[in-house]
Amino acid sequence: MIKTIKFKTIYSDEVGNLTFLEIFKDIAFPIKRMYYVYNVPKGVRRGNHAHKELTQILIALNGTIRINLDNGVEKELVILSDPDVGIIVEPGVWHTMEFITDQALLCVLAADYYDESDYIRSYNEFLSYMDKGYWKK
Ligand code: T46
Repeated sequence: MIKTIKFKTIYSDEVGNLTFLEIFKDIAFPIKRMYYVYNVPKGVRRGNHAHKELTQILIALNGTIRINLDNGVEKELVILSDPDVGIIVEPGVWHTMEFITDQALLCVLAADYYDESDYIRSYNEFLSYMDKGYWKK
């Protein structure tokens, strides 16, 4: 379920690192929206939802963030703490983000514009979408 992307990076001990990502080379979809979540007190858990159609890439640009993923069948956990690594969160995956360190900065690259009707914010509703085969290809 976890799909990790390692972004191209120019590393330098002398002047620091530079990470870059290019649409259709490193990312399969055009980014229509970027947002970031920050100033989150240590230990706070956000998310608790799934998306019906939206695909996103999550990157911890600073600090450590624990991501819990649940596709209704299996659960997986990933720790994000490297700015040169992202994970793809596909539609139909219930996810939470737990901010482990102070000053953690979560950056999200989204394939579409904000649309509250794309959110499933009730876990029981998520399971019923699963049962109806909503995400089966
Ligand atoms: C997600 C995880 C990783 C907007 O008005 N525009 C936006 O682009 C976004 C992302 C949110 N909002 C509003 C909706 C809520 O009233 O901002 C408020 C906080 O959103 P939410 O509670 O959904 O935030 P998180 O951190 O739980 O979830 C966010 C994204 O909303 C979500 O799509 O997958 O980050």
